[in-house]
Amino acid sequence: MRLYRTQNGNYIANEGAHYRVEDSSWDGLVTREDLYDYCRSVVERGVVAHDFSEAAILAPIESQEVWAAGVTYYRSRSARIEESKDAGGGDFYDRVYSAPRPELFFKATGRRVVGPNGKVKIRSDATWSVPEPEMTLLISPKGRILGYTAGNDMSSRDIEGENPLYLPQAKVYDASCALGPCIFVSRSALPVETGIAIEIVRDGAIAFSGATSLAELKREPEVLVSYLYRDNSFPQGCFLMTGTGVVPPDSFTLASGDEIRITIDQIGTLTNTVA
Ligand code: DO4
Ligand code: MG
Repeated sequence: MRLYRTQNGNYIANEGAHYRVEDSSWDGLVTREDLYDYCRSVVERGVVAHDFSEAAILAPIESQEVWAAGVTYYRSRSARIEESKDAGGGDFYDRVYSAPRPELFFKATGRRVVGPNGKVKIRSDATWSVPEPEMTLLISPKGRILGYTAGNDMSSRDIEGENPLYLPQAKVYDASCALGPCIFVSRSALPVETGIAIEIVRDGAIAFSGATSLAELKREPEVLVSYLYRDNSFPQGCFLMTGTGVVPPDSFTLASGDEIRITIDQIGTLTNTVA
């Protein structure tokens, strides 16, 4: 089942039909520990809605925080070692890739998150910016993985490469994060074959494309969640981006007008334009 937040309310899509969720706000819905069973009960009630509009889809977030894991794929480890070698930061990325404790960082509040077809931003003081396509977990207040969405962890590589202590500035700014188009609500983990693909279209042509799969993700989602929830409470639930396994070549930087398409199996395609 797919759960959508839209301008006209919340909807569940299942086997080609849409069902309106009448009795709950978005925060109320995504903090339900029994979200899967609740969505199933709405579908089983069988009242099909005919007013679902793709054009009205919003980012699937209200009061939740967005956090992110880093250096969870070998490709990210190598790219970070390369970008920070002049700053002497390379050793840290190798160590965090292998250490039991993952890298976790705060990414965004709902206000900084862009939904499907919205405009993501590159920092005005950055010279090297990339999107990061990341499978993103929706987690309940008690730490249960309720569902999955697609995320874009927009990153300023020159700023984080200059000094790893600049990471928050490279990662957290207005419209630095995109989520959507839906929450894929499931009781089972996504299979390791799940594909994550990105295309960047510039002037009508593909400027970059790449793909990975969850088989390349070094850490179990549950382990990432257990570290995030240690001594840290999330009464409204939260999102956790699980890291990127696709990094464009060092010669590539995003430009205004680029269209970014991130596709994850089961979830769909998150499309955004660079402001
Ligand atoms: O350590 C820097 C950020 C890593 C990251 O965002 C990623 O691997 O996806
Ligand atoms: Mg990332």
